[in-house]
Amino acid sequence: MNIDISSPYIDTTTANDPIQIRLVGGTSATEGRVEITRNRTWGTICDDSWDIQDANVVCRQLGYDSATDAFSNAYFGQGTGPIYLDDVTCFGTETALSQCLASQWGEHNCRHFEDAGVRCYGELLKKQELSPTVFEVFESMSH
Ligand SMILES: [Ca+2]
Ligand SMILES: [Ca+2]
Repeated sequence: MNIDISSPYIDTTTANDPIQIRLVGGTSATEGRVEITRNRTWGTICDDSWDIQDANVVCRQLGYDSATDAFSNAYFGQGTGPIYLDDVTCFGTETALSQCLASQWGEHNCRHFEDAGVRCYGELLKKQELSPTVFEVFESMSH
């Protein structure tokens, strides 16, 4: 299998290139393994330094209020695609995962048994289909 996991031109700290997120393998829509993509191939996040601050950003980007838990060790099962992010470091104030620090896109020292997961809290207030631009407008209007 030829998996394109390294793209040196992508800076994971650049918010102009949003990361799409979905949750897989949970018992409800609010929880699951975090799967992400920028090019339609879904991949996972390594649990190295994965914590509640990172989970909060994922949940907020999905439209929830916050996270209640961050899960390690493929709690929601192992993914099968590329492992895109490792050593994710969010401070908790970011509105999107692409604004957090992390290792270079596709660079990691992990296996899928380390896939990261989250459980989110709150009503899904914002539609996931909204484009990032619309999303930002919506947020600034609500303040
Ligand atoms: Ca972290
Ligand atoms: Ca690592």
